[in-house]
Amino acid sequence: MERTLILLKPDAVAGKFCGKVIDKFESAGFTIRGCKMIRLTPAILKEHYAHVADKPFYPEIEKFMSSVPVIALVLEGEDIVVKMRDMLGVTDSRKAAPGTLRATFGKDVMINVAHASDSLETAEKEVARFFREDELFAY
Ligand code: FUP
Repeated sequence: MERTLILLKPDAVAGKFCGKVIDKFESAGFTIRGCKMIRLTPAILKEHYAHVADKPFYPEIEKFMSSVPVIALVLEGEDIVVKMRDMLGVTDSRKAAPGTLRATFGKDVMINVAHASDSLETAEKEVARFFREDELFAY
């Protein structure tokens, strides 16, 4: 079993479609192991988006991602890292395949519904970035 870190972004929270997105996750058979609402700070965003922190569009990301609290989830499932990226679709919602969450609910390359870890190694780091061990549940 694998775990992945999801952030339901400000567009999902403000747009009130988090429930629809979580329904897709549960319908896919994934298990919620952790869940919380957080307002992201510039410091955690810089760490989380270190791979794009020097890009010209970074200030926009920081502004957007801290504009409204996000809902962080740790989900578990077989091959979930790859399956989740497939469910979401490519980063640019306008180019995401029909039926993916970003094609359905996203707007563009930044306003794109959710973040999902891009590899197993990243997932481990990202889960630890947002959740303490006692905030994750086996049941
Ligand atoms: P993803 O793994 O799909 O979240 O995408 P990336 O790691 O490539 O991008 C990190 C963040 O930068 C995403 F929130 C989208 C944003 N981004 C832009 O706003 N503009 C770009 O041109 C590329 C990425």
